[in-house]
Amino acid sequence: MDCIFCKIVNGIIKSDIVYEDDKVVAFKDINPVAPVHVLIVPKKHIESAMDLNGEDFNIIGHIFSVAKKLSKDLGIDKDGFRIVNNCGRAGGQTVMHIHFHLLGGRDMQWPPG
Ligand code: DGP
Repeated sequence: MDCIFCKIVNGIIKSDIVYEDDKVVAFKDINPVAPVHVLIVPKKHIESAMDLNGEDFNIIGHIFSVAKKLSKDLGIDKDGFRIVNNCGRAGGQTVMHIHFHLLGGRDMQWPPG
């Protein structure tokens, strides 16, 4: 198991977990780029959005329901927030275990870099 996020999911690498259930873990990004920066990660190892198949799409819907809940818990629901999935090298993905960034607590810029 060479995947950093699998190691976090399995408790081998410590992280600041803000939410966990049977399907996903959400933890604070080690290198935050916003006052609130949480990664929502499926427990199942799926490399990227391009590797989603069949039942995996239910997990993605679940991740959005967790993002909605966390936005309230973390106090960013009123002002708004951003959910980001980087896919592949050119998309800026550096950890090859699919994850969604939940970013908030400041005004976001567009377009992203
Ligand atoms: P991406 O570039 O979309 O693949 O984002 C990967 C994010 O993962 C990046 O913002 C930093 C974060 N990250 C990498 N390693 C660790 C770690 O060991 N712990 C935590 N909490 N975050 C990590």
